Order: sequence, then structure tokens, then C-alpha cells
Amino acid sequence: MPSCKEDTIAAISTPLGEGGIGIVRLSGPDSLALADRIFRNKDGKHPSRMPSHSLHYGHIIANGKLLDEVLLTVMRAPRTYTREDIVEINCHGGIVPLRNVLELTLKEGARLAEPGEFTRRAFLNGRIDLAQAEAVVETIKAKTDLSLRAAMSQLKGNLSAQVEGMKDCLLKLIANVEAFIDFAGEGGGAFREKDLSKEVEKLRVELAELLASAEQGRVLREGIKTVITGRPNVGKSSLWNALLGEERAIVTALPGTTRDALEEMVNVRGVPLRLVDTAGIRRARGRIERESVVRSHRSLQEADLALIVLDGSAPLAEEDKEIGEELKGKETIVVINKIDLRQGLKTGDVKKTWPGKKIVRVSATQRVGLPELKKALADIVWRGAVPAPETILVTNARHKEALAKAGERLGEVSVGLNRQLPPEFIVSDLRSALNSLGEIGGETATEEILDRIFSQFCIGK
Ligand SMILES: Nc1nc2c(ncn2[C@@H]2O[C@H](COP(=O)(O)OP(=O)(O)OP(=O)(O)O)[C@@H](O)[C@H]2O)c(=O)[nH]1
Ligand SMILES: [Mg+2]
Repeated sequence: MPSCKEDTIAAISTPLGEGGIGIVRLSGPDSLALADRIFRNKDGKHPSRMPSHSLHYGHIIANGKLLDEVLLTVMRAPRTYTREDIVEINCHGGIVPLRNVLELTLKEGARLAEPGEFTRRAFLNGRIDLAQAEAVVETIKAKTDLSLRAAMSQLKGNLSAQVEGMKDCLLKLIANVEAFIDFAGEGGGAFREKDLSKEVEKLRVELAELLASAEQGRVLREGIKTVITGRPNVGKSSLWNALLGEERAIVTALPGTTRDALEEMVNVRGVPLRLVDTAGIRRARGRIERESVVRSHRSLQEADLALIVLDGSAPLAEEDKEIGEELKGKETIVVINKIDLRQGLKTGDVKKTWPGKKIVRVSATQRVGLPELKKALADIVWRGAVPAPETILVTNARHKEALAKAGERLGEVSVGLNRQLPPEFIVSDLRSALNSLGEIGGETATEEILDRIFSQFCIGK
């Protein structure tokens, strides 16, 4: 593992822009001494003399000039976010003084922090493991209450704890097999394949269960790509607007209004949806329209879920049926729109074209039936049961990959045991599995992986 840099870093840790307060954060061995040089208060006490975890009113002074009125927090290592000495300067004067204070700390010898460098130090100094560091990003980026709670659970170390348990188990198995290898010549310790097999199977089941929750994790992280499709003028854009609760997409009485797909994130009963409005599907005339329709087909192919919108005031059209063909095998909800008008659509025809699919009746413009549609969406995504966030342990693609690799290696251990391969082979596969699991917490993560992870952070975190 790379050693921690010894310099002192500084950054603005609050979002840039107009705000009541902004925080300049310093971390590193020189934080307190640096604060001594720029902070003045009434009783003349220097930050390096202040008790840990205390807050002080005063001023930041540069060349005898007042930069800002501040509250300064002193936190000494090791009970801090980075496990280093931290000073946080709460600036009150707005964005210009905030920048001036940051520049002053840089002039006084601090280095501007890279994105995620505070959290990287927390990791390098052993306060959190890599999975927890990643949970910090996921907490910041969480799009729904559910994803936030899942990220918080990871931040608390729930995934890490389970992975640690599996690693301990693997280490014991490795030790046993190695002992057998070492003493085999001396007739000591029997190589108990049956016991080993049983333990390996247990681990494989545990891994499989973790991986099973990864799909829900992906939903939380990326959102479900939900494409609104249908022939022109059935009310796709109106429905998109209604689900978003705002008038973003252009709606007109002319068929062929939507040309370019619009995508927006929306939180439906805790499910993050990437809701896509597409151009109506029909045999297109002009070149632009043809291109729009090509894109609609493409969006549909990439969709996790399709909402096929039908015009309730008209009979089922040939074009509707063609889209029905295209949707075969795709997770679909049939939305009969315009139920405020006199109905001309036969339910029997709909059921024949989309057998077994959930049918919901709405009026996008009158905002009728939307709660039912939202419930149908949530039901289809969670299969009826909204998962408890504590059970969604794997929300991260990297973790999923590492778990899958460990599972594969253990699969090879099983095969090897069945074929009675020499114990040396068994140990080597057990070690690979252990290594893969180690990537999750970060012990076996390369510098390159660390760079990739921490570059997703914002500066100041
Ligand atoms: N009465 C009624 N009219 C609706 C309803 N939903 C949409 N409309 C009308 O139907 C027309 C077409 O609506 P859009 O939302 O633009 O339809 P679209 O499917 O996006 O159309 P394209 O983008 O052209 O494919 C507009 O005049 C809407 O006001 C509804 O629930 N009831
Ligand atoms: Mg439209």
C-alpha cells in the first residue's frame, strides 16, 4: 500500500456559489501551525494551543488586512476524518473572501487538494476501507432516499464486515491446506477434502446471495432506463411531463412533435427511473423524421422497461401492433391514455396484443391514474417487494466484479477437489479468491484503481 503524503492540503469543502457560509478545510501535519499564522481572536490564543474539537470566533488576517470574519474548528489527529490534524475555517463573507482565505492558506504553504484527497487520506491512514470510501461518493450522489440508505449502510461498513468474515474463513482454509502440504511427507495432518468442500460450498452460497442483491444495487446506482414508446400523438410527451411533474417536453396536437429523445431522472416511490420520451414510431416520411424513428427503436432496445402508450379514444392501430411485436420479451407496462375522452379502444384487442402485461388507464393531461401507474412501475422493478436498504449490500459495479471473480475461483476449487487435484492447485485458487475479495476493501487494490475511484469525488471531499 502506498504511504501517505506528509504535506498539508487545503480546499473549499462546500459547494461553490452564493451561500450563507463556506468552509476552507486544511488537513495535514502543518494545519495548526498554518492556522496560527493567519487567525486572530480577542484573547490572542493560537489554534495550536486550542483543545481538540473546539470552535473559535475570530478573524483571518493577511498582511495586517482583514480577510473575513470566521469560526475556526480545531480537530487533532487521530480523531478526525483523515486521521490527520484538521482545521476548518467557516467563512461568512461570501464567495470572494472564501477564495481569498483559500489562496492565503496556499501562500502559507498548503497544497491545493486533489478531488477526493481528504477521503483518500482517510483510506490510506486506515480509518475507512475502500468500500466505505466509495460509499462516501454514493452518499453524495444518492438520488433517492432508498439509495441514500443503502449507501449509508455501506459507509457503516456492513459490506466490509461480511467480506471480512469470508476472508477469515478463506485464510483458515488456506492455512489448513498449506499445513497438509508442509507435513505431508511426515505423515501428519490428513487432507480432509470433505470438510474443505463443505466450507467452500458455504462460501459460494454466501457469495451468490451477495451477488443477487447487486441487481437491486445497480437499479439504485444507475436508475432503470424506462422508455415511453407508442405511435405518434398518443400522449407520450404528455405522460413524460406528468410523471416528471413539469412541462418540459413539447406537446402539440400534431403527430411527430417529438424528434429527439429526452431523458430525465425521476424518483418513483423510491425507484430512480431514467425516463425517456421518444419520437412516435411510424413509417416515417422525411429524413429527419426517419432518423428520429431510428433513434426511438434504438432507445427501446436499450430499455430496461418500456411503457407502451395507447390512445384510448381510438381503436388499436396496425402501428400499435407492430410496436407490440417489437416489445416481445421486454418488461412492459401498457398505458391506455386519454381516458377522459370517449373510449374507442377494445380492451380485448389490447390483451391479445400484450398477453399477461399489466394494463394501466390514465389521462396524462387530466393527471388521472398516475398513482396507479407509479405503483405498477415500482411493483415491476422490485417484484412486489421493496427491498430493505440494509439488504442491498452490493451497490457498486467494482464490488460486484470482485465478488464474481472470487466466486469463479471458488468454483475452480470445487472442481479441483472433485478431481482430486494436488493440494498446491487448491491453495492457489483459494489465494486468488482471497485476493479478489481483498480488492473490495482495498488491500489488494492497485494505485490505478485508487486513482479511478478518487477521481470521481469532488474537490474538498
Ligand atoms: N384529452 C386528452 N388529450 C391528451 C391526453 N394526453 C395527450 N393529449 C393530447 O394529445 C396530443 C398529443 O400529445 P403529445 O403528448 O404531444 O403526444 P406524443 O405521443 O408525444 O406525440 P409525438 O411526439 O408526436 O409522437 C396533444 O394535443 C395532447 O394535448 C389526455 O390524457 N387526454
Ligand atoms: Mg412527443
